[in-house]
Amino acid sequence: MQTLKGRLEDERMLTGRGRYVSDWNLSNQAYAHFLRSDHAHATIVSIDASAALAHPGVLAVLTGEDVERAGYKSLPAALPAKGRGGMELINPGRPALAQGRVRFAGDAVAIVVADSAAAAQDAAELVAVEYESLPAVVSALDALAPGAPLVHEDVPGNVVMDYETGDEVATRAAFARAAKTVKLTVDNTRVVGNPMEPRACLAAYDAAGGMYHLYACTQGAPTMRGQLSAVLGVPPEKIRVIAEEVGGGFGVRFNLYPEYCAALLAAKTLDRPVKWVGTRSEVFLADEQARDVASRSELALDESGRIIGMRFDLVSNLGAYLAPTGPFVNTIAVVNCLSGVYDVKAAAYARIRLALTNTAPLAAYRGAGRPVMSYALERVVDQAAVELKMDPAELRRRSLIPKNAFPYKIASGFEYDCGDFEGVLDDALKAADWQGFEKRRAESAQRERLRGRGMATFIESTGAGFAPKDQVEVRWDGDGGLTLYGPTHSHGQGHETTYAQIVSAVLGVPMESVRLRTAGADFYLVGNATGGSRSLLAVGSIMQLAAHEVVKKGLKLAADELEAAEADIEFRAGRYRIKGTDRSVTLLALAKQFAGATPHPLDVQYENKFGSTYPNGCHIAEVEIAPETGDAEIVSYVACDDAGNIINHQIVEGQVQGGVTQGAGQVFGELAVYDRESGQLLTGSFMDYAMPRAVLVNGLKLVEHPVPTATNPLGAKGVGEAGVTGSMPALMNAVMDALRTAGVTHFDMPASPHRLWQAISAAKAGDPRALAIVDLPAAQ
Ligand code: MCN
Repeated sequence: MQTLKGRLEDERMLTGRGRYVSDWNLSNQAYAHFLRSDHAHATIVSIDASAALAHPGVLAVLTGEDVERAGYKSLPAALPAKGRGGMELINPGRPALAQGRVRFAGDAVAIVVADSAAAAQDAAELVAVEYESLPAVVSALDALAPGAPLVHEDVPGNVVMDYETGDEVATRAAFARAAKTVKLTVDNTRVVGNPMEPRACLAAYDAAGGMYHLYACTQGAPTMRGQLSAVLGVPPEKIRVIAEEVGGGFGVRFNLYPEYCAALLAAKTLDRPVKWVGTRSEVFLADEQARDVASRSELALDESGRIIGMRFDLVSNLGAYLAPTGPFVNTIAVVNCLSGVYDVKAAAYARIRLALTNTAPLAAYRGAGRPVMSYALERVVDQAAVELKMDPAELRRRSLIPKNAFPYKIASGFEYDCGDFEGVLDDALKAADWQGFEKRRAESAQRERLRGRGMATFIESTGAGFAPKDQVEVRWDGDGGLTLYGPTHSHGQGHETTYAQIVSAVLGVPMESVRLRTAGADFYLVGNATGGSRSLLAVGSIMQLAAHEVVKKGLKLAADELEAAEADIEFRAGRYRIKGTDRSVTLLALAKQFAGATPHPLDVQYENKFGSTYPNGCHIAEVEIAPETGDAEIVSYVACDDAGNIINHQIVEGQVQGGVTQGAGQVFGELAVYDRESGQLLTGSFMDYAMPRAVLVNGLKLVEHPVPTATNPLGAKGVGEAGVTGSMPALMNAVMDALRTAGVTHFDMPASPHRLWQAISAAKAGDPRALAIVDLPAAQ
């Protein structure tokens, strides 16, 4: 397989030739600005737009009433599962613009459209909204408390879903016979996704064809088109979602947002394209946020320290409305690896309550549920090692699912197809020089640093997709090159390069002649967005199959050209040859003969669906903390991952490194804070919100331990989220290991210098759990 020094997309992006959403312009376009609620929770008494409408250049001010009048439906949100006692998800609905009530600070109340962006912004300040303030609730634990303000009247107790999975009876039995039980409550904090490109869109409506065109930041046009279809009430074929470069997704560009619907309504109303370019402040206020799950984990262990059962109680904060993927990400995507890499058979059980609060809605964010599970599980496994005074690696080793036990069904019903967890552990221990730690710790102590070591042995489920199938197309261009069309948008993952590698390996054409397009006005494909680290294993696999179809089609043309029977011709390295002769023709030459023909005889449309894979890994981190200042540093990090067969090692390295750093960002600084009284977001800019820097993760060592899967033709497992799923528990376990030497027994993220210093000081003063979350309220 051909490999390049860099990626095919690098030059375009590094030389400023990438076309992001704000780079698109349509003739006669108008500009939008959103007026947002400055209340966390309030009734809208009245909206007076007359002064705004009189402002020079203003074309329209639309509110929730206009959305209702247009017949736009709520943003969709569903969960393909029932909860306890058959409970159905309660979706209180989310209109494109607030109707009658605002439910979080930042909720869009009106769209103001004008000849210029400045006029729209100025006029927005003239819209007079009278609010009647209501009490707000911002934390899920508060939202569950009796008498808490209701975010939606039709959601009793603010709980939209009370979900459970696993075998409660078998789990109870395991706990009853356990020699030792261990319990730990942890807080997986709330973060803001913060892609490089703030949200933006350009909306247009073509009245003649009844077509809606939306240029937007998206992780996949087909997904967004489907969600738009649900809101607009028109078939997906009437909608085109267009994007070239998208400046990062991380999960928070997966879903349709209300602003895009409002912009489309404005474009249709005015019969003019409408452009909106959001600000970083709007990213903080109104992008989907992530994590925010409090969990209590319990382990049951036998006399030898083997884990024989586990149970979890989780409370997730889903914000003020359900984002389309919010319920899924916080239930099924959490429990699809419920018992991790451990052999507890049926003895695992989880209960998850999904709560609404007056905060920005929550949805997928790199890892989408799996880092919640790995964090809840791997933290309590380390706690067990502490309480049993066992080496954490040895404790894990005793409980790993053995290599010969696959396929292995877990209590939540999912089935791991393959793996070598012990081999992964061994490789990681070796790379991290596990045995040499005490020496390094002593050396750190000489420099008055607290050194800690932490590990996580984790597994993820990647590849789930909501769409029933993925479609791809291979189309030959006039210049002899070919363009691949696929549903997954690449926004940092390097699909342009890896898909080209796969196809060029089959067709024997240069990689540079293979282009990729994923969202355009001129094509329409069905399929899944980029998410759940499924692009390579699903769409990459179908690209490979499509390329084989091209070879098959080419065989007929070659037979004509060479005047030979198809059975006598072989295809190798881009060339059809009559077996045993030197008479041949290249695929490229055949393709060029038909250059410009539409359809080209070698064009192929192909579809299929490949499902879940189970990448896994062992990550080991070492950190140093300066007790006088609370400054923490990651001094080494080993990521040993099983991603199955790898197509592009450089990209995989980058993906793991990015994921590890993203997890480190949450562990060491990132935190979205809402004021408990006012419900206002206190961390609304990079001045208050600590984004990680590139230097945060030092001494990164990546180790591959591939166990190819048979569930897709590439033998590949997803890798885009592995870094974050492993790094959060590994790093916090390392922080805890260091803190224990200073007497701190419990501590929750973020491990910022101030909090670390506070925790160490409090422990000295006799309070070893001062900065840890309190326990969860009992489930009814
Ligand atoms: N790859 C490979 N061999 C494998 C697995 C993957 O060569 N065995 C390559 C793939 O071909 C692809 C890349 O690694 O080029 C990631 O592939 P995959 O694991 O299939 O994940 P996706 O492409 O579906 O990416 C999604 C995943 C998710 S869900 C988030 S969120 C995320 C992420 O990837 N967001 C990102 N990585 C990101 N990276 C950047 N720069 N920006 C984001 O927004």
